[in-house]
Amino acid sequence: MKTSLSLKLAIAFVATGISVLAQAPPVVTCPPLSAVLCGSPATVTAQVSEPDGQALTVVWAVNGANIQTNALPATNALAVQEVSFTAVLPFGTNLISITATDPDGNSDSCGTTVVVRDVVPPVITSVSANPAVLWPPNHNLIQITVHADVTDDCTATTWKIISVSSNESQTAKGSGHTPADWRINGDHKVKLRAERSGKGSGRIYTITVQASDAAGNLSNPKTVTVTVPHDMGKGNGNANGNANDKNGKGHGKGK
Ligand SMILES: [Ca+2]
Ligand SMILES: [Ca+2]
Repeated sequence: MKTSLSLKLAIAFVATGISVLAQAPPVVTCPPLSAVLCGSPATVTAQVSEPDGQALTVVWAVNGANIQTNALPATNALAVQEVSFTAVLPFGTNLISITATDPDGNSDSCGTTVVVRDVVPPVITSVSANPAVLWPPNHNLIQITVHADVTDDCTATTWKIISVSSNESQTAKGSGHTPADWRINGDHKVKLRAERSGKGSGRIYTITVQASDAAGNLSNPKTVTVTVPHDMGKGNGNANGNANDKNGKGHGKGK
């Protein structure tokens, strides 16, 4: 159809006395949809031909923005030339369009899609809780704010508290018999009861957090502890002990 149209146009120009013969438009063929992993460069190769052997300008657009132009010299009319574009594309679906234009302004376009996938889960690099020690053990529910640092290879992340546990029964003897000793009240917040068994060595709450990336990949869970010491003379009771407790032996009795 294109040849036929060109022929008609050529005849029309000749008939009207215009000396320039109309040219056939180039033909661009796009590759099918492809997928790459996040962070890996994507290469898209299109085939371009120009029936008149004219030079071509090939413009690449990604998601509507022109980002590469290839200038192809005039060549054998039958030659099919390959033109490529390589870039690290953003996560998700990217629409690639390729337009070839000859010096007469005749053009052809095609489009394809490159899907960038994220298959690597995020990593929680650290978790902290504030406060990390509850004192005095007055049975009040204390608001704890948890902070986590999360990294991901590709996309934005979110994280949240997924569970809380205690090394003591919520109704252990001497614990005040006040069940529901914790309440998760936000992705990054939990209320913990400031109490421990009088006969124990201190209560340790374990808060577990988990992160997700934009593709829904879940991190390994990571934990942080909040303690209610048996008594403050024993040190601050957290997992790191008390660096200031130089007289450690003199404090508390362990169990
Ligand atoms: Ca042409
Ligand atoms: Ca990821």
